[in-house]
Amino acid sequence: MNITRRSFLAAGAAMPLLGLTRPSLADEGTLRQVATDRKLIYGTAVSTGTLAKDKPFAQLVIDQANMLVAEGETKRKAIEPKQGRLNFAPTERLLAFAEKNGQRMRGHTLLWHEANPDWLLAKLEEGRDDKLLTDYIEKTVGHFKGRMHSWDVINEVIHIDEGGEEDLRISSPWYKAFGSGYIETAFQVAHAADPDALLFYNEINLEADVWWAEQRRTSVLKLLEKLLKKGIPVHALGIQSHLKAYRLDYTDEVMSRFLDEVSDLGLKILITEFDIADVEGPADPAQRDADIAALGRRYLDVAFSKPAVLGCLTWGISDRYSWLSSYDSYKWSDGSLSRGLPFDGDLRPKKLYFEMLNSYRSAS
Ligand code: 9MR
Repeated sequence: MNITRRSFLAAGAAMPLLGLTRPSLADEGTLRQVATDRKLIYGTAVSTGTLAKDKPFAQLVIDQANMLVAEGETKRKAIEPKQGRLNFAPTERLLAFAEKNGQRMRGHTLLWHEANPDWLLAKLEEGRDDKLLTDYIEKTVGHFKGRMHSWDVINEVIHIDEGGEEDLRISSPWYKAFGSGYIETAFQVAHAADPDALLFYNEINLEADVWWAEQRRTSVLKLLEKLLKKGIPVHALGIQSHLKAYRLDYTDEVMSRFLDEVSDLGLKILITEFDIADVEGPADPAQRDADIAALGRRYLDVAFSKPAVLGCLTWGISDRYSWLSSYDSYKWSDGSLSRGLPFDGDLRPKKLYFEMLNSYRSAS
């Protein structure tokens, strides 16, 4: 779907029924065009299931995104449900879709404390077996060598409440089996398997202006510094950016400083899982859309003012398929859809979409 004046007007015509105001028509274009023109990434998380069964949605993804990432199909639970029997088929299907449509793809995620198959958790509990870590990374990154733009090598490794060394998530099955060394090994093995892939440390809850997020940012910086000093091939930080419009404060200064600190280390930055939870907001969806759009604009304006920032991926593109609507802490109890993504449940662009376009247009 191209957001032409006519299709947008058609979409907008239905909006007053829902009490929604129509965003300005001044900013037309697609995120894909606007981002690509500026050599920036705009991408989205998707799953092959929804792309296959929902053609209008698939067309939206083709029109809007220049990069894709699997929301679940490249996690270990999906790739290695049975030990040693690696199933790359779902990721291959997505990669075929992306390649056909001229889109790049990123791999998410090689290591995480979640989304692991039960057999692996049992083996990790038995103790240290380096092959459980290295074989998978070698084979998976090796299989997709040259075809992935980047890999999230590690994901969500900081947890300040657990009292561990360097604020590491010591409850992680990886930490329990290997200690903190698993992080270094993972990057080294991934780099050897595909020297051209950009290797990411991807982290959650780094964005808010609250004390605990500040402590997390500090711990992330220390970890990155340590890895770089040791010559570990970490190339970029993924800042997930699951924002919460009515629960947490965001200040431009805090985010700006953090982005500078990361880029001063010589690293690239990507907003990897952008969306904005609207729970606890006003009942009027138009008001929530306006608040979300304003916050999204501010947030991305700061990000895109930094040369180290490569772009942004949203965690889904339409409210039709958003984890926010099913996750206990973020869903509405009356079953209405969360409105945290650029397109609504009917695939109509919301104010956030137009403000994202504006942010991309303002990129330095
Ligand atoms: O959105 C994803 C959801 O569909 C999966 O069930 C879940 C577990 O695999 O992961 C969700 O994605 C998470 C991502 O992988 C890492 N950052 C937080 C995302 C939202 O929970």
